[in-house]
Amino acid sequence: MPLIKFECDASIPEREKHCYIKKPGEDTTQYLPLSNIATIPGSLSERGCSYCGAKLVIGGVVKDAIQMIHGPVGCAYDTWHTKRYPSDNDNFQLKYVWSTGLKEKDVIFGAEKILRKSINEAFDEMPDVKRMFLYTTCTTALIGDDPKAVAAEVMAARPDVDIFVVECPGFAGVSQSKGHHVLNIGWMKDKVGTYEPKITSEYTLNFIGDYNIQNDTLLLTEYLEKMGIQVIAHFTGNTNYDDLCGMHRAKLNVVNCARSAGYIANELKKKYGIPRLDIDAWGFDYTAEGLRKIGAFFGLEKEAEEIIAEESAKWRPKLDWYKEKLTGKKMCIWTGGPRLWHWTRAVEDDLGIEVVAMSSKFGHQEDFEKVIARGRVGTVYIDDANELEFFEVIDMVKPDIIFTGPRVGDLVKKLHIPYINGHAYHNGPYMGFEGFVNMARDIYNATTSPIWELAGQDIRNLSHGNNATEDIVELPSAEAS
Ligand code: CFM
Repeated sequence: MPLIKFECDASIPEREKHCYIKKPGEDTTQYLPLSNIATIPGSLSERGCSYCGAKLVIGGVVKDAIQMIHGPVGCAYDTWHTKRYPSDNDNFQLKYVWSTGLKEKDVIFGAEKILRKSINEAFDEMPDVKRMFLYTTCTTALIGDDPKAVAAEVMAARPDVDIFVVECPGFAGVSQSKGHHVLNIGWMKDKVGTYEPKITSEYTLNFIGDYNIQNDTLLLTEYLEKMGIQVIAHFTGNTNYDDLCGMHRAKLNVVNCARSAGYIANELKKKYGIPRLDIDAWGFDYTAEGLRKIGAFFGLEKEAEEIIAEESAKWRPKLDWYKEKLTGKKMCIWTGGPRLWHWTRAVEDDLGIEVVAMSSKFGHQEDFEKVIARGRVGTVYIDDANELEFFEVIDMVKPDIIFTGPRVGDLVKKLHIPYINGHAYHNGPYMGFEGFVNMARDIYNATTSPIWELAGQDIRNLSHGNNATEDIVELPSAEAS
């Protein structure tokens, strides 16, 4: 079990157990990096807080609810507009942000009054909107406000509104992963079973763990509807609040992001006996495999094959064109957790790309089991990487392209290495057949763009004539600067 001792971690040697290279013949029974534990003090973590995992990742996607954040204004602003999950109702959920905007006086004297006022104000301002997610934050959890009591009071006074309270302050867990868990379990406990959906097909499912990043959901729903399947609820891409309350009526739960939403699938199985089927929704091979599994469950094998044949005929030639150009490129995936195991084999098999380093912000042991089982020998696997480790890994693996978030991405750009937003995409959707061609196109465009070479040139002595390029002075080393 070769662990990596990064030079930058000399003062935090505990990091060694989080950083691992798979060696030939080794499997996940021999070693897994430590994961899902508190960040070591001194490590510049990229993790988010638990409240963010509930609000930004899952609850905030719901398209017809007010998202009331009970806390200082920053908690609302910083979890608004940072992710692109559109909706087919003119993006209501992306347009607005709601906060109780706490001040020092509220912290001292209690903020339930201001919460009650803010909830009523929000419903008064938007009389057509009758649903609300209400979140606690660190501040309001610490001062001991009782948002459930306030929500119950408002609901009693306004019988046509419904409020779901998420009590998951930022400090509730070691990362955003805790927020996923709290929201899943809370929704199951408080809301599932409170609404009866209209059933229009004998084949019904919930699609769990997809958040409509750049319209992923619309693409997936199109495939399923063509097969004659009714999606009762999509947890939570492009979804209505009430549809999510009717999840108990589906015959199958299809799970894509098992990390953020496996919990609710398990609870639905326990309470309502709905089976859980895990699939991968990115990549040609995986999408086809997923559709075949769903088809096999409902006896819709022929319908699944028809879609696979139709979509492959349409998109395979484009994918193959990119595969020829991208084969042998080296890629890093530095995102939350699941995208590592969803993508590593997909880009390898469908595009000929080698994934040389992967870092997970908050994956648990089961995520590392999956990613190391699917990943290559010699690849670097890191839990909760810090910024300095990212730079050291780049020197080790020399990637052609890095999939990560804007924070690390901006640092990477300064090294003149192409980066693609692995969370919110560049030009998605990326799921399904069409989506994977989009992903391939973005990789191709990023890796062949002349910008990286131009960015390494010093133009201070550039004259303004037409032969300006003759005056370009090369910097000694772009990477060292
Ligand atoms: Fe699931 Fe996600 Fe992911 Fe995730 Fe995330 Fe995300 Fe992610 Mo960013 S729910 S765990 S908490 S697939 S926001 S849409 S991309 S880190 S790997």
